[in-house]
Amino acid sequence: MKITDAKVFVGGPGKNYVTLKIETDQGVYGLGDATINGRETMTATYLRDYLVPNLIGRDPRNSEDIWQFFYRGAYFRRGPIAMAAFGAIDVALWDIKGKLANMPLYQLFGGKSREGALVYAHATGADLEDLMDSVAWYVEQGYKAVRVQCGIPGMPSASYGVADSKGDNRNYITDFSGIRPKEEIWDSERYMRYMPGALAEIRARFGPELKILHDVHHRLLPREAAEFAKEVEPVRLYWLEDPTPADDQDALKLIRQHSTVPLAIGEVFNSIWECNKLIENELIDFIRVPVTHVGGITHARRIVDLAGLHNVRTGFHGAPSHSPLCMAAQAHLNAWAPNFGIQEYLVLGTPECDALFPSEHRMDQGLFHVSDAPGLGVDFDETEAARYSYEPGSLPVARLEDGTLWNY
Ligand code: CS2
Ligand code: MG
Repeated sequence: MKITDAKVFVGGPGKNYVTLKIETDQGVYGLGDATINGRETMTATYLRDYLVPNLIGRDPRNSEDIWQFFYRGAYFRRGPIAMAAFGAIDVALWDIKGKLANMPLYQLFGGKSREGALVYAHATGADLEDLMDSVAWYVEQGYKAVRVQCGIPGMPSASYGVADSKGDNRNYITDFSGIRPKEEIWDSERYMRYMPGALAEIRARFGPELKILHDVHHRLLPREAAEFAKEVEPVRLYWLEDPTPADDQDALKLIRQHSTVPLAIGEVFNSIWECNKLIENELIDFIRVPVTHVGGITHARRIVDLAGLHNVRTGFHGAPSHSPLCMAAQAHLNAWAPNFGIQEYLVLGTPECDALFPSEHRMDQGLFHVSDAPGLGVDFDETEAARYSYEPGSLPVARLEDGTLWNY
């Protein structure tokens, strides 16, 4: 069996999805997602210019050897672009494997460990009242876990997953007005004064059962993060995410010394080498790597297994910039992983998105039910794809009030 062709598509409804389709001499094809929010043309170019020419003629069933060839074969290893590009190839090869076996992917991993996988939605508000309405809406829809982000009084823009204006239930999204990012102002002092009380009010309003998550989005210094984590302990958060930038991993030790709040980190990691020490030293409770950004299923499974040995659970990144193909790969791992925790899930299901990526995966009462179709269980409609093309866009950047550039 041989790979005969591999095509890369860029575009989608309101997103620059980078989709890879690998074709074989037996008519079976596989699909993968190489989207990197804000740098989409880079993975597409890397695939087209370097990886695809090296795929043609290989046996698609040897996904491990193909992964090793690209990983070890690139003298300059790792990095988000390369790992996301391998990730798309790897997921597409697993898709082919599942189709050849006539089994949904989770069966190839070891079958189902649960019926539905717990997901969390994004509630957001320009202010606390707005956020409460957003949380109430998700609770009514049956969600059992909600991430809560709201505007901070006195802070002109707090783009860490917050709606722009009152009543606007939209999340942070890529701004498609061009390649130059919008600049927003961040103020850690205001945030630290306001947010612990806001979280306590949300807990008081929605009671003990709701799983409440909060994303600090890399904004605090290690000492501030330790103080914040200690202060929010009575809220009993399901997790506190990215309290500090992941670059300084020793910062997590300081937070751990001061608080028992569960910590989630890793959405910007792209290999096991960025999280193995955090996992082995049990400095985190949830690992957030997106499966497609860490080189696909082959490498993600190694992270999941290492995490399982250290009581670290999964909480794969599920921002709307990941296409339904990434979400499907994660859904199959979520169905199997003995150390599954939770899945971030945003309502992707617009009619345009469903037409581009038809599937039988479904959400019900805050649980994700994986489809039993062979492989990933998601298709890709090339006629629909022809309607879209790349739109230059960017994520915002954050500055402090005096102009100092800060962490987005
Ligand atoms: C966010 C991210 O989902 C999350 O937890 O931190 O969505 C982040 O803003 C985007 O992925 C950036 O692309
Ligand atoms: Mg996050």
